Amino acid sequence: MPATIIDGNAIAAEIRGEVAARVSAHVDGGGAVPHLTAVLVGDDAASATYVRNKARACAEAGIDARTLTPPADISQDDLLEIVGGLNDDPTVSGILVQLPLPPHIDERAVTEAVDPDKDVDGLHPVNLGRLVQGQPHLVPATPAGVQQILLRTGNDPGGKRVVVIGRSTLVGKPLALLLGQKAEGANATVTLAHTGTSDLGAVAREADILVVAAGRPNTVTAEMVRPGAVVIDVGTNRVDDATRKRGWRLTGDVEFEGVSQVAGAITPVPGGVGPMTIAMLLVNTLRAAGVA
Ligand code: L34
Repeated sequence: MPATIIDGNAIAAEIRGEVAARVSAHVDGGGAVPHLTAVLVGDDAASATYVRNKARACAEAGIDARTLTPPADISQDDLLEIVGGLNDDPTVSGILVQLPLPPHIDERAVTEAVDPDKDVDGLHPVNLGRLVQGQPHLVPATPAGVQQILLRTGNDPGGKRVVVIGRSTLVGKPLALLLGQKAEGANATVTLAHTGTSDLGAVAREADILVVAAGRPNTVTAEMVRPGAVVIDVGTNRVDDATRKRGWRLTGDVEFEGVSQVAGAITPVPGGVGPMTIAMLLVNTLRAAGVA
């Protein structure tokens, strides 16, 4: 039986609606309008799309948003100065520096410069450390989005075997920590697989829930999936496609056609995890603003 296709757009819309209701109650009660400043360095087309979608989602939820767009050749010092100014600005509740940054900039230095209490990406070592300690505050948006997809589709990870493929700081590592925590909505037995894993297929087939965040198309094919497993595809790869007017299409890390014949449920790309990342950014912005 073919897999249920999980509608990430619908789940994300539901969460954005919840955020909007909380913002309006907060503002009606005399609270300040939460504010997100996004920093988009240079002119990477995919990053520009994602940041535009983030700003629009904020506006629709009643969160004040603006995007700063320094040029690709900005110096590291100048970028750190921008971040410092945002840290010091009491009207800014959340700060997001879209990744990747140009190669001459040290991403770690920039990530560490953001005030942890305004770090709506959850990537500052203090926030990652809180997650390690089992006291999460601001959790990276994509892992938080994956957790919400599971919970809101009746696939509570508690007691299940979760295999995460990919060990990035943005997704794989924090997701493994998040789902492995001793907490409601977590409590999974987590395996973190990666490019060094031998017999990845055998490891993946152990999964009740298989999360693929490898950053490479076709990392997971049908024979790597246990029949009935839940497959969450975090990949957002732009691949050439001459049949499309713009010359490319978006594809995930999972070979969708084959895997959707085996899995019990699967997220599509687009329309799966991507919109959830944006919804959870809004949740984090509320939290940073002290609304939640
Ligand atoms: N700092 N950098 C920082 N924070 C993040 O959370 C991100 N990420 C990843 C890349 N760099 C980052 C994102 O924002 C990936 N990502 C992201 C966000 C949104 C979407 C995809 C990736 C998204 O909206 N995807 C849509 C399709 C959009 C399109 O048409 O291209 C989808 O339906 O999947």
